[in-house]
Amino acid sequence: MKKSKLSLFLVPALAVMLTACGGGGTATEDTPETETGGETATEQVEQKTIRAGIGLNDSHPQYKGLLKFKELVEERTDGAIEVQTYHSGQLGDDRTMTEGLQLGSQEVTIPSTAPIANFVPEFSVFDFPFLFPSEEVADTVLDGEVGQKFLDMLPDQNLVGLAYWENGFRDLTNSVRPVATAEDFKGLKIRTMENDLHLEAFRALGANPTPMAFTELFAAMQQGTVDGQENPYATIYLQKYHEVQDHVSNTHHIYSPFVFLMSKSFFDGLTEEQQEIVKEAALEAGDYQRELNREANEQYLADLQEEGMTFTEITPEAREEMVELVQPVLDKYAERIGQDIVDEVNNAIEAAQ
Ligand code: TK8
Repeated sequence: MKKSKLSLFLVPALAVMLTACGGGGTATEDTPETETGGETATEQVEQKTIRAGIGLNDSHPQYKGLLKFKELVEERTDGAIEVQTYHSGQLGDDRTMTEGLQLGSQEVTIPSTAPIANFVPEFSVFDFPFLFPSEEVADTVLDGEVGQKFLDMLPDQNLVGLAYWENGFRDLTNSVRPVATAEDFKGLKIRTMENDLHLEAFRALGANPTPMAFTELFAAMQQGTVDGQENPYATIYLQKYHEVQDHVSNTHHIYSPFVFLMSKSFFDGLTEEQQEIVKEAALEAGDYQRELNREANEQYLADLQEEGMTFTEITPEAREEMVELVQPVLDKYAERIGQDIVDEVNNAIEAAQ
């Protein structure tokens, strides 16, 4: 009988849970006694552990960014904070891992903004199709006042947003037909992230969307449960989607930010100095991750074609037609999220160009 996928990844998750009970969070140990003017003082250094999990695999720039975060934090705290890193959904999917931060079973995860909208609905604005015109404008807006305004909404959910990293511009793949215009979306069973706006936007384009956790996506495409998906080239190539997909189009329909999330309970338990260290490390590792993500993007597209995928260029006219088709969905969500904050984002984008 086929071993169920569930049991395959339950083991590491259980191991982490056991660590959590045993050592995740904090433990105290005496440091060697130190002489201070004839007196000796035993300084208690609380040993803390950050269990950081992501969904992408260990070849993706997101994991390389996480390793950079680990290096910076362990170095700058002289090992007082240890960072354990888990990739490929070993601790679960984005939603489960974010809940893990709220419940204390892990301390860090770095999801796209789309699943975060299930915790803070306002985050859906970052998944408005065709919102950001470029990575540079996205950086300016996300790293500025407006981006901070959204991060300030997270503590009510026992979450702290330390930095924005980059998932990137999302592009469509499928195994039915080349997609050059909105017409070609008709009837395609497209997997979307678990976000209502994504679902409604793909319906407006004529597709037949299914929300699904990232951890189930490869098997769903392999078994034909879905015809296609949408993600940046780096994810498409490094997760080996070319093994189960035939066509890729540069729809560039959404620029997805990642948010470096930390459990608020854990963050509040850090010393002020340690809070500064983890914040700085998340920002510096984020700059490094964005750079890695952009460096090879065009190369990943060439690699996908090398692996036999057909590439279809979306013309400005075809993209314009897609923008028009999804506009009613954006109007509906602007009303739901609040027109003011949507206007603030759009004005910040305008000013950043
Ligand atoms: C990885 C996901 C992925 C996202 C998706 O955990 O779900 O398609 O783009 O990067 O967050």
